[in-house]
Amino acid sequence: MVGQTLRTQVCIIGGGPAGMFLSHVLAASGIDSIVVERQTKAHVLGRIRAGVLEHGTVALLREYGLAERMDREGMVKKGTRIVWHEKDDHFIDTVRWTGKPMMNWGQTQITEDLYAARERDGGVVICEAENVRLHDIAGAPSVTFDLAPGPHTVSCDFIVGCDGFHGPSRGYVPSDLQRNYERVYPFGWLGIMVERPPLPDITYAYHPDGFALASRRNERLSRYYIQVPVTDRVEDWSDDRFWDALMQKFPEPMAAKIETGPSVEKSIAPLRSFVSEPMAWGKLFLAGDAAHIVPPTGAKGLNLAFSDTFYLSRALIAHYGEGDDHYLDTYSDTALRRVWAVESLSWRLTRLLHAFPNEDPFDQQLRQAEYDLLLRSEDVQRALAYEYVGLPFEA
Ligand code: RFL
Ligand code: PHB
Repeated sequence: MVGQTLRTQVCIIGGGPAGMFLSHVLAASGIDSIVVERQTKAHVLGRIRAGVLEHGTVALLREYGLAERMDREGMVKKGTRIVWHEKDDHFIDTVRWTGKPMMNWGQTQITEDLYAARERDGGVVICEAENVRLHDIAGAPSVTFDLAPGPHTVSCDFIVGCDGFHGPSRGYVPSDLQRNYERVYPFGWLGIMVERPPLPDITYAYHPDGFALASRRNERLSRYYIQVPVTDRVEDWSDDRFWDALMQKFPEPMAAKIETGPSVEKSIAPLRSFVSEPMAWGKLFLAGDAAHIVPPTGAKGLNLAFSDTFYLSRALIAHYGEGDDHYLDTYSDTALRRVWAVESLSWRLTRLLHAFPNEDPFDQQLRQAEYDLLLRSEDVQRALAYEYVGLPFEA
């Protein structure tokens, strides 16, 4: 294996959901890829993240034969509830306003199914690759990495960076062409998983002391989050402290229905909005968190990773199948239109539902006014449901 050189059509950096889904979809069209992942498979599959799938993401999983377990064990949902301190609830009713349901199903399970599908189909996924580097992106691209006992090279037609926010790929877009837009929030989400039945609806709670969220993975597994200062550490939060803080954010009758128990996972995620443009340069394309991050309010990050990979797989299939590069040439612009629309929704929902440390009474009045209008106006309700269920893919 020392000094081994491999050849493929598309070298995908990062074996998260974006990279694995792209590899799976390309294989279905006879396009060869190699996935290069820094972590062990067990590490990748041990991450607990997203849980809410847009209608379009569910359709993609079904179309590519990845939905059997989701359709058996996932929970179809008609929308998401908002509860608000001393105000009425609102249900973002995606079925009523758009005719489309959403799905509660974990990113962890999707990624497990993707690894199983690539193994079954003989896909090449190289884990524990260290020191991944990209070369000659404008000419004859290749990727090098270290994997015991020596260095490896993958030569390819295209490189796709699906290596998440901290991965190296984005750094290869020339800095004079790259524009980064960022907003960092002064709080994070402390999340726990608990083996107890969930509340009937996914529920966002606004309270002047902060945001909380009740979600779920299946009939027996619940996921809860609370807003915490970005400086807090997991060790600061015993289970008892977490439950006390959570309960205080929900109206009493709802809090009484939350079944508490020992956490089986507990972690803090910082909140960030980030977009890097362009999403393509030379033979390098970026997809998913490698190019953009949304705060989790709205549950859009994984769904954006899927829409990027849909646009990019369509482009690569047209390139190899018909010699047509129209979609490759327009990938960055097409993907970014959807990314910015979703950044906007995620930012608006984050602003609406969180308590910001430095806000003044004017900010608070604006927030109340925005929520009051949502309660009163069916037009506003329909607009929110349209964005929340997932924007349609462009032709
Ligand atoms: P990932 O999942 O970060 O995968 C990137 C992969 O690249 C690998 N990598 C490298 N590989 C090779 N060489 C290197 N040098 C590398 N550096 C990194 C990493 O090991 C990893 O395996 O990115 P991807 O595939 O773009 O997927 C994006 C999603 O993971 C992310 O957007 C979502 O999890 C965001 N998110 C949610 N999205 C939703 O759509 N719905 C939700 O309900 C939702 N909830 C969430 C979330 C994210 C959260 N956190 C923890 C940030 C809830 C939370 C709490
Ligand atoms: C989750 O179930 O993990 C979840 C649900 C809704 C969000 C974010 C995360 O907005």
